[in-house]
Amino acid sequence: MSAQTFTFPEGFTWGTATASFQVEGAAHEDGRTDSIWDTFCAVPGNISDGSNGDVACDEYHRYSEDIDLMKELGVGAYRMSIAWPRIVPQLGGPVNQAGIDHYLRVLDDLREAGIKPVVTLYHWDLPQYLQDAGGWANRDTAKRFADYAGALAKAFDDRVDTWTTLNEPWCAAYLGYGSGGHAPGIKDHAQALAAVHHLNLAHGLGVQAVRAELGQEAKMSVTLNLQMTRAASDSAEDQAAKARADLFANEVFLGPMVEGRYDPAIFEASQGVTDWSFNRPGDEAIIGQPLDVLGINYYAPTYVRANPAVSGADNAMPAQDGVEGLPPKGELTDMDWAQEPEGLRDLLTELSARFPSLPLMVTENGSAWQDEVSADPEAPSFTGGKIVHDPKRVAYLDAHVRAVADAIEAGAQVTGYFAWSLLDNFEWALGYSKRFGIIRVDYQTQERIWKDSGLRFRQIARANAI
Ligand code: PNW
Repeated sequence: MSAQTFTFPEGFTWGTATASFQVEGAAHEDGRTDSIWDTFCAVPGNISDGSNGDVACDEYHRYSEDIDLMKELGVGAYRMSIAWPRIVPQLGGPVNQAGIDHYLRVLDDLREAGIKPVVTLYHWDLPQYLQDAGGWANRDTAKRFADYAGALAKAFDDRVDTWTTLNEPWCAAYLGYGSGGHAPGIKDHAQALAAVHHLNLAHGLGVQAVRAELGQEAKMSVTLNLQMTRAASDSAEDQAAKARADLFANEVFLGPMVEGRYDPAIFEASQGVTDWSFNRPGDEAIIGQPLDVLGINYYAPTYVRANPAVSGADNAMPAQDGVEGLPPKGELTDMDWAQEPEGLRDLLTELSARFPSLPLMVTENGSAWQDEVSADPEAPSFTGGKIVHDPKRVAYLDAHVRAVADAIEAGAQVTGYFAWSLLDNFEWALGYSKRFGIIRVDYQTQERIWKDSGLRFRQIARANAI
């Protein structure tokens, strides 16, 4: 880490990110029907603190106030997602105008604030009626996604700066259908691979649908949580274990989406799990639509080594027999994730070397820590004199923004960085117990309270430098 100031390229985008189910609440308002996460939350034991998304950060009603916070932060972009069950509440039913109108208000307020919307169409809140028909294991879901994407393009028109089809299909497929730790809670590697393929297909069809409405100029992206997998040693066995993990963590998405083809090693390695007959002729070409930017979510690296005694049965990913995940090292965040900013630097540098014409954007990065609110008369007046001192989140933020700077210096083409998250929010199977916000939410009162990390991000974003 250098102590010198690094100025980011002109036009570099600083933003904050959230996702509909994690912040909106208003679960039963304006015609919204259940998503798979509403169903999943209703089963005792699925969410560690027994909570759900019924209220969350009440963003559905408080977006104006939160856009004011973003103005104070000085960010140029907001990465948000659309709740599919607000837009198409019934199977095959009409588009719900009340849902559309809500997002039009948000998008218009953002425009007025000079904040560019980076809109994710799918951040895991699949309509429950589609899960009832098989969810992502069913090919029809990809087709439904394209219809939904086209309807949004038509309704939002030029209000969206960047369209992101999917957030982290890795999680949607492998946690949703592989380990069952996320909604819909299915544990079946064959379904997980079908889900991978149908998510990929949904992405390709979705890009086509948006461009069919808005033309080739529509800026299209997808967000992947590519795993920065490191092998425990240089031994051929450990390197093979890493290659096996990479195949299913990264290549299964990058191959078709960026290169228009699956690495045949994937088919071979998953023999006995599935025969991939769901991959029909022509699918790979549909999936490989040209992209304007690739979104990367990064939190921590994973370490693996070869261990023939390890069964892959409980791995979220398929075909991981003999691949042992190693425990994270160093000071862990509240998620029990390691802190390794070099992982972000290396990931960006390697991706840019491999895909030199594809700009990258860090669409999520952040850390969870328990926070405490202090009274602080020295705090800037807009904080109202209450502040959270969160030195660990500040240090994580600084180190990771530095890592992005290092990647850019090493030649990576990175066009933006989004802090996860604007607000503390519903952290999926961990409920409200983990706080990722750079602004705190008091869930009793819905009060927003500045954290030092928010102030630090404000400094970075305003200076375009670290
Ligand atoms: C991402 N894992 O989720 C999501 O995009 C966010 O919605 C989420 O809040 C954030 O990261 C922090 O977790 C993940 O278990 C959730 O490996 C779980 C995992 C990875 C990413």
